[in-house]
Amino acid sequence: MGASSRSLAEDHARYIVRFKSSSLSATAPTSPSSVQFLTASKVERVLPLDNSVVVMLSASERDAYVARPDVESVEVDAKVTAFFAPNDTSYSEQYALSGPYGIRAPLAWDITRGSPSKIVAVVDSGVDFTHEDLQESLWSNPGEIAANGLDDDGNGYVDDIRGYDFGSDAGDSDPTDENGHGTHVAGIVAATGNNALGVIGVAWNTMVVPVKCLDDQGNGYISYLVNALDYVVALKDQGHPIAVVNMSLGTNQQSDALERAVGRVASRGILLVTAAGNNYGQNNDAVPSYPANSTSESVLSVAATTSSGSLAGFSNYGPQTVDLAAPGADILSTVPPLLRGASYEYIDGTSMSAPVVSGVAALVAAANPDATSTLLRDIILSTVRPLSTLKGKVVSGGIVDAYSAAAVGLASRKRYRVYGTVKRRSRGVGRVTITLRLATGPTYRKSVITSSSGRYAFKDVPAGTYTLKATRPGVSFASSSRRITIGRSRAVSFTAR
Ligand SMILES: [Ca+2]
Ligand SMILES: [Ca+2]
Ligand SMILES: [Ca+2]
Repeated sequence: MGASSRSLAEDHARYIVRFKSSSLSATAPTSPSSVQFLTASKVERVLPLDNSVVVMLSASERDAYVARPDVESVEVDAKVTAFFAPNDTSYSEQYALSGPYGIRAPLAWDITRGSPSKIVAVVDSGVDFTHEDLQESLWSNPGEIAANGLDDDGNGYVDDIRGYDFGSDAGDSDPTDENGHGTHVAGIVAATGNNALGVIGVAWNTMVVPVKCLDDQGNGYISYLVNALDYVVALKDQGHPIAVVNMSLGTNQQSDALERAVGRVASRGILLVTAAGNNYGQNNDAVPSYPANSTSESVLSVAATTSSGSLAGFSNYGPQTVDLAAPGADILSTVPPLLRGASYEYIDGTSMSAPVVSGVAALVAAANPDATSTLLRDIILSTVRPLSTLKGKVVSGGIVDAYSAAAVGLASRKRYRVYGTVKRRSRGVGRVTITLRLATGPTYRKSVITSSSGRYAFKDVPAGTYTLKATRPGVSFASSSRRITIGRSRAVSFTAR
């Protein structure tokens, strides 16, 4: 806008105002007008679990809120956008599942195809409920009666029979996709398999709950996302078995409100899978993207690879902050035919690579129903398939491997400790890297570095036959590599020469 368009009044912007007292918790999440003490400013929405409201404020009004004794903090409610990348010429198959640089999904499906008692929450633009290839995969709320204006199951949301829509300031119980992004993401996770139609999702027996926070343009606000994540918390607290939240979206704006919402989801034992972003080669270590760069241990950040196994040109990376990669270029999945003119479309983006990982997480959760989010994360990262193209680009240096993750997930129903000491015949051996690798079958590799006293430990090691190796440049060991079978916890020690 030019200078001539500057309005008489000050420009207003969206802010998240957090209060010190718990005075907001008594208000219904769906009735912002019930917050009486903010009459000077229109309350756009309420974030009840965060004790926060969203209000439109001028700079001077913002300062007045900051100065209020009952206000904890005021932060910008920045825009959150879907991580689309422009579509490109498409290939005629789902290389992501079975191609040379795919995730070995058919082998994984011999172990598990996911489970209807494991739910993936797709926090996105909603879903097309009429799509022919998603019919078997959409969660419905057994405790809720449709369209009677009542919150029958008492979870705080009226008529939420199939998710909820936070993608506008009003909010309602209809998370129908008006953009197409969420439907594409949902199909990557769980499009129905073996039905002679369209495509197959990575975990095609799992269930998807759409939680809408992006509008018809694929845009929302941090506050929409916070509401969406808190809806996931409400479902989980009511006993719905949500294992994974997929977030193929983000913003460059750091937000404490978003970080706290991520923390609430994580505290429920749910894994959060996020897209690293599509800023064409941006290093997230230097320029963070949120929620991908969340400090929570329960958040995985995913870059995108192509059908030839290279890092996609549009994909962000981050040797410290992006955990792994997954196929994300030219991904064929479901879209709403009334919006897009076809039922299936090829789309590019880290938005497409994140749900590949979410699908794999759902497979692992089905293979080991007792797995915590910590174990899911550990298994996914320990079983990546290393690619030279990803070395120094993502923390794990590889792409997600559905087969290895599902196989190790199954084995992880029984887990053991492998621990020991590196003994020193000479002084000053220093820290030694101990690497544990499955000797046969699935890819599995973990490393730890010994403590200053020479000790190491791996916990949660699934049953199997492993190679255990000690390495340190310039140091030789009496026996640096051991083949061990783990069916109980055991100590293995090394001796440096
Ligand atoms: Ca309800
Ligand atoms: Ca109802
Ligand atoms: Ca299908």
